[in-house]
Amino acid sequence: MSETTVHLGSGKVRELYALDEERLLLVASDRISTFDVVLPTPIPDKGRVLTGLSAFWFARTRDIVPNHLLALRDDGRSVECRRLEMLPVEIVVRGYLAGSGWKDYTATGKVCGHTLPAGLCEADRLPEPIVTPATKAETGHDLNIDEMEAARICGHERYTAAREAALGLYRFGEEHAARRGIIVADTKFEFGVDPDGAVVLGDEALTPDSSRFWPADGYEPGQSQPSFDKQFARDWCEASGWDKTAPGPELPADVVGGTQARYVEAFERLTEIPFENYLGEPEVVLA
Ligand code: PZK
Repeated sequence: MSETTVHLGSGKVRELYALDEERLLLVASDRISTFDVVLPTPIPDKGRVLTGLSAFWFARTRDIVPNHLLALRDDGRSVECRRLEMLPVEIVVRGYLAGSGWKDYTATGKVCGHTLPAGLCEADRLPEPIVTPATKAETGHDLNIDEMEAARICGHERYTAAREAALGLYRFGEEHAARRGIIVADTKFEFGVDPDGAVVLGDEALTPDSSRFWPADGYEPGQSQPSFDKQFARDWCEASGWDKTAPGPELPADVVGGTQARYVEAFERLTEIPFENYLGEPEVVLA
C-alpha cells in the first residue's frame, strides 16, 4: 500500500482503505467473531477464503446485478472496488427461519412485516424467500425494519432495484450451494449507487460471514442448526464457560485447525476449485 492510502474504517474482521477518489481497498483479516465478540485467536486463511468466495460469486452473478469488484490482489485477501454511495440499509434475504427471523416469528407470527404461515418450526424452509431489511446501527445490533420503511429511507426506485437483485442473488447462491450440500439459510447484501445512478452490489456476498451456512447433511428443522463454519469454535466457547462478553477466550490449536478446515471445505465445495490453487493464483475464482 502507498503512504497515501487512507484508512476509512474497520469492521469487526475487515478493514477499508481509500485508494483514490473512485476506488477502495477492502481487506479481510483472519479474525473470527462468535456470539458477536471477536476472538483473540485468528483462523489462518479465513480472510482469503472469504475474499475468494465473494469474488467467485461476484464473477458469476454479474448478469443478475453489477458489483463493485475491480481487482483481486495477489495476497488473496484484498479487493480493489468501485467507490459507491452506499444505501443506508442492509438487505437480508431469508429462505429459512433462523436467528432474529425465528425470534420475531415466535413472538408475532411475522418477520419484518411478512406474515408467514402458522405452525412453522425453527429452521424450516420458507414457502418462498423473503426480504427483511435492517438499518445499519452504528453500535450494537442492526435494527430490523419493514420493506415500506426501507423504501422510504433508500428511495422507492433504488430499494426496489436492490431487493429484486438481492432475491436473484439469493436464489442463484442458494441453488448452487444446495447442489453442493450447503444450505444458505439467509444472507445479507449491501448495495450502493454508482455515479450513473445504477444500483451496484458492494461489500462481500454469500460468504460464511454474511450468511448462515448449514450442512445439508443432517439438516433437521425443529431445532437450531449447526453453523457450517463456526460450529467448532462456538461449541468450544460454550463448553469453556465463557460469559460471552469481550474479550473472548483463546482457541486451542485443534479448534483452530478444525475451524480452518471447515472454511476451506466451504470454499472448495462451493467453488469446486482446490484452495491451494486459489493461494497460488487468486484470479482462478474469476474464470
Ligand atoms: C463501504 N463499508 C463497510 C466498513 C469494511 C467494510 N464499494 C463501496 N463504496 C463505498 N463504501 C463502501 C463500499 C464497500 N464495500 C463499505 N463501508 C463503506 C465496511 C468497515 C470495514 F471492510
